[in-house]
Formats: sequence, structure tokens, C-alpha cells
Amino acid sequence: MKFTKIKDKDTSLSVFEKLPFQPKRIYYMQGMDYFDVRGKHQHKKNRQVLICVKGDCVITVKSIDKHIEQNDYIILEPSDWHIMKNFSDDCILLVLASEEYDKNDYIR
Ligand code: T46
Repeated sequence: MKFTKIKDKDTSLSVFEKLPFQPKRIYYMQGMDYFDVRGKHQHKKNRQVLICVKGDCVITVKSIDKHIEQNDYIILEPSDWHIMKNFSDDCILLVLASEEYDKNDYIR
């Protein structure tokens, strides 16, 4: 995966390309509190790319904390048990998913 930030005077355009899979679903979350803890699962089949569009947060993948801020991304394989926490008030987390939503794909 490749990230490029194109700057033009006061604006910028962020490009993510060479995606590791063809997304079938895109969702994003916002409005989380610092002490909210999301995720706490792994998947059977679903691969995902988490992109911090705004603000910052911490993603724990297999017990390792990674602090991400604007334009940072993390690729999650199905077996990557993950949690999302320590959200800034303005955090927006965008997720590209390789599969349609299926509640039976979750291992909690
Ligand atoms: C993941 C992390 C990174 C749907 O109906 N459709 C959807 O596509 C999604 C993603 C969720 N939902 C429903 C299911 C729950 O009733 O939205 C509610 C909140 O979902 P959940 O508690 O799973 O949210 P998170 O933030 O814990 O996890 C989400 C994804 O569900 C999960 O696949 O890996 O973000």
C-alpha cells in the first residue's frame, strides 16, 4: 500500500493506492470518547485497512499498541486480534473491508 500527500497552497489531498485487496465495504467511525474501547475481536475471513482520517488514537494489534494519527494506516489480517482506544475528540477512523458485513465472521 502506498500513501502520498499532495500539497497545494493551504490545501492537501491524501492518496492511498496499491490497496492490499479490493474493498467490498467502507465504513468510518467518529464521536468516540478517550476511554471508549472498540473492536476486541479478530475475524475469520475479513481483511481490513484502518485509516486515521482525522485526530489520533491507539490501535492494539496482537497486544502491541500503535499510536496512529492523520493519514497513518494499519492493515489487519483476519487473525489480527485488535482493539481501538484512546481516541482524540476529533478522531475519524475510516475502514476498508475486504468482505461484506457478517456478524458470524467475528471471533470475540
Ligand atoms: C472491526 C473494527 C475495526 C453493521 O451493521 N455493519 C457494519 O458494516 C459494521 C462495521 C458494523 N455494524 C453494526 C454492528 C454493531 O451493531 O454496527 C454496530 C457497531 O459495530 P461493532 O461493535 O462491531 O464496532 P467496532 O468498532 O467494535 O468494530 C468495527 C467493525 O465491526 C469490526 O469489523 O474490525 O471496527
